[in-house]
Amino acid sequence: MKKKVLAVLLAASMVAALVGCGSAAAPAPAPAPAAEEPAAAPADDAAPAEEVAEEAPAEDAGGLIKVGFAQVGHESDWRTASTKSCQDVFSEANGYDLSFVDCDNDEAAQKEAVRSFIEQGVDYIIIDPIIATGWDTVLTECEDAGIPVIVIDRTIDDSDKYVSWVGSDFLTEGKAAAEWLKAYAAAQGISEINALIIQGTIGSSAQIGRTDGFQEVADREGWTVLDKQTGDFTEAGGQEVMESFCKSYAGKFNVVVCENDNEAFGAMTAMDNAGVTYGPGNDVILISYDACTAGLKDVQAGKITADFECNPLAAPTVEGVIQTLQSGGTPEREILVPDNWYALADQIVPFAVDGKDMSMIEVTDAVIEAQY
Ligand code: GYE
Repeated sequence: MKKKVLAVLLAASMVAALVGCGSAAAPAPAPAPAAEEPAAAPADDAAPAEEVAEEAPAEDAGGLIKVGFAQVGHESDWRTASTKSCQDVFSEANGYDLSFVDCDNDEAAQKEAVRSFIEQGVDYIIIDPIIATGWDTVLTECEDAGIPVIVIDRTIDDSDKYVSWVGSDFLTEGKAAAEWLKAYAAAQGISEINALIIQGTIGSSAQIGRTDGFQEVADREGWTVLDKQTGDFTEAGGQEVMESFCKSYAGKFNVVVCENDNEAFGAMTAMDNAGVTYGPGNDVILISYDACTAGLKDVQAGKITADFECNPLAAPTVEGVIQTLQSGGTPEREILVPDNWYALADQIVPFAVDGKDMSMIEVTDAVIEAQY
């Protein structure tokens, strides 16, 4: 028990050092993906109990590290996988006491969740920010309370008061989708692109990166983006937006970009109902992001033409950050989770993003089986 208490003490002084600097210190080597069990903290069984009682934060959880996680919500398959990954990693068996809050895509509720973690006196706060802005006040409160914040998945763009961010490069995802489209359209002899975009939650960094990345290439290539509307990363939202697109742009579009798989599921229902065909060889090239199991099944079935992954299994890396802090180290400020791009063999074409050659993975049963 004392070993863990001391580790908490070390973390507390580390945090004081970080806070004193105003931001995270110089980059250090990336923490290795977390082991199943937290690394052992430095031992000092002779530490007097009183000292521990005075200085250790939140030491009432039976030696467990208290972690609060303010999750976005439960809007998608991606989110379900992310939640499960966090709950698996931050389990009691692994040495954690996890307070999990599903914020149901409500920005105000998410800030309240963070404040409740401060009141509980947790050791670490993990935030997956619903939208990228509006964070500085509440992060200042975390800083004042001496609680390190780790940002997972989506970014915070208007405050630097967090230790590390662990997530995917959404801008590159957007560019990759568009650069693939350029190469694929050329290979198919398609000279004109008329695209509709079903966006994610407006103001989330996942939406901003994917929209901007795609639009940048569209502008460069002179493509027409007929319309963009948000489906809020949900199947129902994707269906509703696509129903209205099918009415407003009947016969005018040949590309639909959905900023996540669940929106694509809804968009497919709407296109089915409107008699629009999609997938390789059909009316519409359907592009999606996430590449969850159900999304890849739709790639295999010739419905989604290409799917650009966003890996939701970042929790082990976040645990690595926490363990680095526990042992007095300085975690890297930004840790990228690598993503892959998926299609069927006939839709795999060579393309590059910002001059860097990309490779795609052919969707097979084994690939689907291994996916989240
Ligand atoms: O693409 C979507 C989810 O933030 C990257 O949020 C995540 C996105 C993901 O709801 O499915």
